[in-house]
Amino acid sequence: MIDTNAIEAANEAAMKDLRADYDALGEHLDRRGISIDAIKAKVAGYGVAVPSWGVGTGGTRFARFPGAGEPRHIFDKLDDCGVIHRLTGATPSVSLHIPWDNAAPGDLLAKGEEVGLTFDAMNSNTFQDQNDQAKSYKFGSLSHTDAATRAQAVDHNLACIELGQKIGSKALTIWVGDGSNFPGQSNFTRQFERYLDSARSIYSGLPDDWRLFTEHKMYEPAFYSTIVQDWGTNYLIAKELGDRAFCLVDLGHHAPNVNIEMIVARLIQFGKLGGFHFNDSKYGDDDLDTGSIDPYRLFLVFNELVDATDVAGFDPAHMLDQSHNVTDPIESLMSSAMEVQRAYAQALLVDRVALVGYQDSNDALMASATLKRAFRTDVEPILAMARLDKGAAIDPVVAYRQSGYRAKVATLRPAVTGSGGGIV
Ligand SMILES: [Mn+2]
Repeated sequence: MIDTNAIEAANEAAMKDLRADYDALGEHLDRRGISIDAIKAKVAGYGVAVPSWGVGTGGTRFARFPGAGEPRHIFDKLDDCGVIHRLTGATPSVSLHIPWDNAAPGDLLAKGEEVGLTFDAMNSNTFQDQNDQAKSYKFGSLSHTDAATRAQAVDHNLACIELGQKIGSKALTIWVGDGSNFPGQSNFTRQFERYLDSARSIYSGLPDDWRLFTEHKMYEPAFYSTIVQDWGTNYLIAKELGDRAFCLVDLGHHAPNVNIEMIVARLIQFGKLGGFHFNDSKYGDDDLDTGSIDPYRLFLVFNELVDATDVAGFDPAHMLDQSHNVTDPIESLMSSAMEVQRAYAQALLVDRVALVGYQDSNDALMASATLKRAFRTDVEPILAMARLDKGAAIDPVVAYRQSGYRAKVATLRPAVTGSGGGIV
């Protein structure tokens, strides 16, 4: 899969500096009453799922420019996801999108074992038509005006659960592209009632040990309304469906400047935070690399998560959801996994006793400074040492480039040409 010698050679070259940096940071944190090894252990135990669709090149509404050696099918995708985990030690699972990734369960399990990956949440696709399907989703799926179309979309979600059960998944994320393009096109109330009825049918087929995730998204290009437009609607769905239904927060699915960390806090408080689709955005659902635009916001989200560590039963699912157009998707996903880990490590450094004191005494400046102090700490030596301990790469991008993996798979996988916009 990837040349282990390349990883070892790259690590050998960087090891001395890393040890010096780790010791220096350890001394610094020690003065703050923090054990660097304890932080490292938590970081080492952290994992974020990789989306199978993320290892291919995405696209915009205008065009898709395929990269070299793009995966041709789910088994190529699993190879690429395996490389990401091998180098970062941070992405132990992969999230499948059906029907794109349809394959025999035994073959999926065998490949997963070969590349050292398990299967995270299953993702359904009723936002595009497949060649063999009877009813079109042009005017919606789970909320469609036609009962037979809704039934087809429900059946697809149930089929995703069925496959997921055979490969060890424990969650279904419902993806919908339903909405309206014009005022008056849809009756908001009747449309949402149809969606809820369909979602109830899916929920009734959910195994007892599974969770169901729904994702809010304020717009699609050219949409006047989306069916699950904001976290309030998302919360209503989770509340209507039952205890195993939760809200997924995709960081890119909000208007600019929305206080996402506060949404996270609210959902935690009322037991409905299901998990995340991590990415970053400047203007909308840009699907940019996590932490590339606003790393402080990512840190503030993790600050809420670390703050909720002791909440009973709190176990949100963490997944990346990005689209890569101008970078090598493997490099982007590795960088993003490390950015998520970085935000987690920084949030672990927050002096929570001091913070509570400043909050209770209304010392706004010092409360803010307490967060900033954690955020400003360069935790890279902790992340890198956690990787080295696992036999992963001190610098995954450097090791990846030195391994020649992309050039190697480019000779095996013919370029995929044509096709329109590929953004998801
Ligand atoms: Mn998403």
